[in-house]
Amino acid sequence: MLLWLASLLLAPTLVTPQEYKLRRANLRGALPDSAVILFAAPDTSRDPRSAMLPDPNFYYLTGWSQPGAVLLLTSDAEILFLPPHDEQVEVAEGRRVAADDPDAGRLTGFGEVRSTDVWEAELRRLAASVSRVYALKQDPRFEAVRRTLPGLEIADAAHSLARLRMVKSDTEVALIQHSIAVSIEAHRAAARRIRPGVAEYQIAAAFTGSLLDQGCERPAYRTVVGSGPNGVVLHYSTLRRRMDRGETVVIDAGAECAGYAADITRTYPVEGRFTPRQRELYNLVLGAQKAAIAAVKPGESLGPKGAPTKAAKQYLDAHGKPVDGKPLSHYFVHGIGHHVGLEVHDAFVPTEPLAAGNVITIEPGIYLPGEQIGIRIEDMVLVTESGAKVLTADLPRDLAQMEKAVAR
Ligand SMILES: [Mn+2]
Repeated sequence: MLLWLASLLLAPTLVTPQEYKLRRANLRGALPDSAVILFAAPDTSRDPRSAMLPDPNFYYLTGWSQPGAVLLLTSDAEILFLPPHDEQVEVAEGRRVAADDPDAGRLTGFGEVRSTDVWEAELRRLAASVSRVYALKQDPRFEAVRRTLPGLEIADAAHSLARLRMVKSDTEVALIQHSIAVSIEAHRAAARRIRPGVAEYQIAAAFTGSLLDQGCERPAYRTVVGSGPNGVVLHYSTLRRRMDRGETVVIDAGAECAGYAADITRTYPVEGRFTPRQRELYNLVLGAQKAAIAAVKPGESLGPKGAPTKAAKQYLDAHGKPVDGKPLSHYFVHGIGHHVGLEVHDAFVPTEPLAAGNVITIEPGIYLPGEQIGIRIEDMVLVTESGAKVLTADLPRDLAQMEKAVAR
């Protein structure tokens, strides 16, 4: 909770306690006659290198970001368990909320708040009256749940949670839009820094400095600044190289604000002018991206057989020349996009088609190691009832504007 206070104050809106309650009600409705047990991120305050990030599923359902908490849901019960006060931890980290605090209910939004000392006993008691118990299989504490309920098969809650998280509420879209506005400003600051001789880490510094200055927590993922040959490395984050004349530079960067991620990629000419070959490839990737965005609509899929992927590949092969005897789409080596939300690669169910309220990226790219060119263009899109709305449209992506953003 305290972790995000700074950016929460600057965020355009807040998720209300009522919305968190509604999310829990939706999960309970999706898993009738069941108990669900979930864990907040463990307390890593003794590790000075730990960023102590909240667990996204737990945060989605509770808005509670203090570590060590446990959530137990059944059709007619909601219990939040909080760790007891620990003087040593609180000397270092500040005061935390515990179950025996008189205002624990008001601060957490839960009618029933208890100590984590009793979660196993409560789980055993409630599990006896339901037909199924759910937990997250990916969570290391899944084993602790198993030990608590020996002989019982524990089901995975991952898909039920992902299905809910895929559809963003209006408040979530507003929060994502805020992360995008901050990221666009930070991308502009990064682009202004581009010139021959400047190091990749200096571009990343301009991006991070801007988002911190705007009150956001951190980059939502490791910032990619790949110049020249590094542009073909998809998640390149070494950032030690100095940019040179005649190259392109890929900037894949997004801010995390009030918990929500943005994810945007732009490719610039280092000298403010693309070479003829770079122009050709840039316009092919841009054309492929526009074709893919036009193919986004409810019912479609982001998978390799979905319409957005097919549209992008068809565009590349119809308009671009083969390279080394292979069609250009051969050099588009990753997926067309992914869901974005509390995580930059947000929870999703692979078999679940796109639906209104999904927030996704569309990010085709062409990577030619032989020519030392990587070009990627990534925008964020809201799936609507009738198609798609580009949320990142305020950051230019047409060729002339990319040149203008760098040239001076
Ligand atoms: Mn992405």
